[in-house]
Amino acid sequence: MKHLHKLLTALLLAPLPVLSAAAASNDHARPNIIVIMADDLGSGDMSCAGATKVRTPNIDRLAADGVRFTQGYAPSATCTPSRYSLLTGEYAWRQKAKSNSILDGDAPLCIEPGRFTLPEMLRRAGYRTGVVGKWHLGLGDGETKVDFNKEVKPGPLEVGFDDSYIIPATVDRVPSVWVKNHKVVGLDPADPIEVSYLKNISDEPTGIDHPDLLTHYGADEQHSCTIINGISRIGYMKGGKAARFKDEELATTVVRESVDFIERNAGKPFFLSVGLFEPHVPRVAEPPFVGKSGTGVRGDVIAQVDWQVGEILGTLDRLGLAENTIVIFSSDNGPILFDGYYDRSVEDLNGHNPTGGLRGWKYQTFEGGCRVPFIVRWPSEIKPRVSNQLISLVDVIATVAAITDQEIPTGTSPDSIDLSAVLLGKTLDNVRDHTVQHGVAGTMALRKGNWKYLPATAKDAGGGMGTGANASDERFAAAFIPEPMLFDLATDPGEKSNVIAQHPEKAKELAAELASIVSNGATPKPASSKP
Ligand code: NG6
Ligand code: CA
Repeated sequence: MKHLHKLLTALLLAPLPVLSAAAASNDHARPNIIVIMADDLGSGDMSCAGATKVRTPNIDRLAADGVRFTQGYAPSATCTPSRYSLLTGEYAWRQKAKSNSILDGDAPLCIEPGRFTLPEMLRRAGYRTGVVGKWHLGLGDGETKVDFNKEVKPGPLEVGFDDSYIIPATVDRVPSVWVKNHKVVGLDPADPIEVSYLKNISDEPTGIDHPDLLTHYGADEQHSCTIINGISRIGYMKGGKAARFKDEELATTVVRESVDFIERNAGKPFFLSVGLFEPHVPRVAEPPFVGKSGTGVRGDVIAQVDWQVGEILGTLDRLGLAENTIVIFSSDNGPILFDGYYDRSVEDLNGHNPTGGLRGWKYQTFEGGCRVPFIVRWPSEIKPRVSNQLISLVDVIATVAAITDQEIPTGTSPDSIDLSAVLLGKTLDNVRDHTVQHGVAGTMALRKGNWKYLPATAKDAGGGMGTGANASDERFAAAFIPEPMLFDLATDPGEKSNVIAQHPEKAKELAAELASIVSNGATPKPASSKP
């Protein structure tokens, strides 16, 4: 009794660390959610997936404490459509509009403002929502060209985010600036920004006329427009000199802004979407990573990806938030080595295999273009394991809706399947039995079970590679499927032998199923999936 009394007194007199951020966020129906999306990271680019030449200790730790999906997919083999699918729960190829291809840095927003999106759903559920890093979903309404000197909108804030600190497109595309909420960061009004993808509106040197000014490496024609920070880009930019980012500070900025968002919102449920810039081109490692990987600059920036993941995980640990935070780590499309800059990524590879032996690369509907890292950690609810369940980034919205008990309005997020039961270990069944893959030149494919069907690409198919890309480009050509193909991934994971002649009925069945998924406007839902 005496002891109990003493204990009670001690508890009452104790300061109140118990009412910390961790206690406030112990509501398991409203876990914090962080999606970390690498850019062009391959499923073979992580040591937890068997890579021996690159090391990713922080990602490995995430995987060891969560579910690592070996059959995780990006809905498209390029950035804009994949990210569109993540936020909306709809395959981007359903839209004839721009979400279907790689956007320029001055392209309008490809998600209609006010539309039901992952951040919008969570905002309505009382979450504070933020986005940091790569955006690449367009800015502005498209009626007038977006003016980077004024309020830059609509953008992330109009599709569900409360806070936004982003770079408009890719780091190889102008404008090379950060945008915080509606404003370009550090812009001097006396030096206004002008951007064009059509003609050279700048009096600044380009990679073509001044290769001597390039500080890192040369580039192909598409990437040889205005030189910014010693690197030539896609597109022309004038002005905004004080606002231009430094390539060697991108990762540090992503970490700083992500940590700041988490710290500011530690006491309430939050959703943070982090778009890392690596290992997309132009690859520039920050000083601590330069030359450290032994696999060239691409390996160095993969180490930088891993460092950023580690800093975010460390912040969750420090604030006592790790237990009740869902962390999803993935990539917007498969890997690629040469992608416009002569950065020696091919020469310095040192035996590393970014796709882990899959066929093809980014842009393509072969597995190498669409299979991506896919790890989900939620220590308080998810038992660590490796799963072979098919899962796609398009499933995040339905899965998160189920976890947070939110309704998806009928007719929205038509391709998203709720995989929460798989995550929570309630079923190990095959909840999603197929996934549609999509690449440049309008290429599509259907994976069903272990069968993979790729219809032939229309001969005159074009598009999807972005302004300035050369139609005879080898990366574009490699995406074309000259004749229909069928692979049995169970025996042939590398898609080496086309067995369509041996299994014509199977090919027919999959062709019909793909056609019906396209024409029905939605993915058929398994009985166990809610929306
Ligand atoms: C392409 C660029 C490529 C990259 C890509 C976008 C070529 C010839 N050029 O147009 O360098 O910027 O767009 O990548 O391929 S993504 O990951 O954002 O989709
Ligand atoms: Ca990408």
